[in-house]
Amino acid sequence: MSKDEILRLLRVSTTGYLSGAELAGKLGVSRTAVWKQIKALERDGFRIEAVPSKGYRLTASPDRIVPGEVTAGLGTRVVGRELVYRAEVVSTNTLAVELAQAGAADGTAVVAESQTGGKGRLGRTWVSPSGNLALSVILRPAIPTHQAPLVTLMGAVATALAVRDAAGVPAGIKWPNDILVNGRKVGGLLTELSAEPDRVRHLVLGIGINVNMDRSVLPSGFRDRTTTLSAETGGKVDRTSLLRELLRQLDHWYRRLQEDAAAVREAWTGLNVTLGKRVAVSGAAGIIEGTARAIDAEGRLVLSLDSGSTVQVAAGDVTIIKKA
Ligand code: BT5
Repeated sequence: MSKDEILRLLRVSTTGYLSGAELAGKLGVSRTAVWKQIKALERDGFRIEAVPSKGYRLTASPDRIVPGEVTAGLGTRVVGRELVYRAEVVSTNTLAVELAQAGAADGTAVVAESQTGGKGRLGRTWVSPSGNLALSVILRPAIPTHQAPLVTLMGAVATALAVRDAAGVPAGIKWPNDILVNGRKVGGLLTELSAEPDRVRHLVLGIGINVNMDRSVLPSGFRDRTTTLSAETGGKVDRTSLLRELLRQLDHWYRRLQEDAAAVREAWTGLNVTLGKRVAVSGAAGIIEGTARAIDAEGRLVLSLDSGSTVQVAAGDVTIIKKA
């Protein structure tokens, strides 16, 4: 019996109350064992009221992700079947890469309350205090290496849909890896690939979402371009529900990617805020300005230039200049 199971039972109880005898019966343990776990939960910061003749009732929870609540009845086929939870890590991506190299299963998810060295692309930093979501998923897709960038598109689709569903805000995708709400960045994706010339060995798909963080912890340099789900909704967003929805969306879109990659591109196109806009893309080749037209079969951004020619860009940072 784990504390997580007691929590789950208390949360789903229709009256709010469950007696020690009921809990003991459902879990197949003694009432004393239940009482000990209730005390342990209180030490973890949960507030549990005990009313004679009614039983126990959960009255307050710390803002913390409870792994057992995330996985109970999740129903995914691959993503999140294994969940590794840490209060604090340097980077969930770094831990996931280590686990992948040690043979962790397809779909293993790594989640942490906070990261001390969260990573963005190109050696950049991802600010990741507690109250947000930091998730990395180990994937072993049956796709050729040249299609690996589609995994980031797939992850962005799943993230935008999960954010829409769990927080009710109009999340969109800016190519290649930003999740925006009302023009500000609420999340980012970082995919790390281990591949042979013709085959993906494994990928780690990292997703960071600003949920309940106080924006004032961000450096002023990018604070104004950033938002959080709580700032957008005006209230706290339940991270457990968001994480469950995200794992479900990832499970669905990961399967779609391997069955029919075009379906992922189609969904991406429906959620993106880049296409049809005049953009500047800064990357290895300097800054290219043009109109974003499409995403090709390998996830590259297709730009039409003022000269009339067309270029495909595989990586870079996009600034949206205006509607074309
Ligand atoms: C990203 O990089 O947007 C990828 C972020 C991926 C984070 C996840 S969290 C779980 C997993 N574990 C990790 O260690 N990483 C992944 P990029 O496009 O390079 O954007 C980085 C830039 O975004 C920074 O240089 C800042 O300007 C800005 N930034 C940093 N922290 C931010 C935050 N919390 N919210 C919005 N913008 C942020």
